Amino acid sequence: MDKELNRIKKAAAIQDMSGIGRCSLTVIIPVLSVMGVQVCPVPTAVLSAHTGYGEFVMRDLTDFIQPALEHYKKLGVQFDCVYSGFLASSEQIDSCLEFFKAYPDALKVVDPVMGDDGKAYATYTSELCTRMSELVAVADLITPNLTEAAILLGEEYPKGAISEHTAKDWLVRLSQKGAKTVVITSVKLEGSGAATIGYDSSDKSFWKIDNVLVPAQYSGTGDMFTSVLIGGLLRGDALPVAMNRAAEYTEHTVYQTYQCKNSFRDGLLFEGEGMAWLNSAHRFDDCKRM
Ligand code: PXL
Repeated sequence: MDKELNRIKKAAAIQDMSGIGRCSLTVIIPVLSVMGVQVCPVPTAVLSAHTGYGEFVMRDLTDFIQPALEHYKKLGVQFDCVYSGFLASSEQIDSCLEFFKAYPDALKVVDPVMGDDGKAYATYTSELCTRMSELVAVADLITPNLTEAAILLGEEYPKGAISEHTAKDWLVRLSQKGAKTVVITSVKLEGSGAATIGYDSSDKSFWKIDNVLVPAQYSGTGDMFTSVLIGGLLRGDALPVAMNRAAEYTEHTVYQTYQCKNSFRDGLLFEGEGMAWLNSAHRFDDCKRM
């Protein structure tokens, strides 16, 4: 047992801590912990509630990240993954770049959190959105939703469903910005309703999973998807297997939350026994080539 515990992988999560609303660290820590990964939080901001509540108290921690990194370097701490997400200021891009540079062998994941449903989040300035490309350029994996993919590519947010041809074009153009692997969530694909799509530039493979369309959008859904995806990749799953696990678990949790008629802004109801599912030997064969 001790030997097993010694092999536990570490992920530095550069993300905010929001007291209520279940997003960022309050989702990432439990999910990755259940999947056998130690999350080392590097908070970008502390909020009483996420920005979707409209009113919230926020403390920006821009001046914390760099000293924390220096401390980890001094301690000789190694991270197997560095995962950036919600940022509180454009200067935090520089801190994330330093973090990624300090751990060149880590799996470098950038969730370019900027907005949803065609709109940028309240605290996201145009400078922060523009500079997000600098993080995408150094990432191994990026996981934008369709809104964030459109912002990164300088495209209009699509009003209706997009074709597979456009989806592939967006995936390839995003990977040309630097990341070897690109996964886009919340895609309305012609003939599919809702889908999650992915591209691995190392073998030029395209992947697609159809999701059940639930008429609700809960905060933290992207954080849950990306954490499960990272958990799978860190234990050696191939991209389509990891995508499948992440999409299925997220879909299941969204559906469960919808049945409970919970408020959208309170996030996904995932606490409890259902989390054991994250480690089940399930058949993951819904991820198809596109
Ligand atoms: O899950 C995205 C997210 C993360 N963190 C904060 C947010 C949001 C989306 O609204 O407000 C603080």
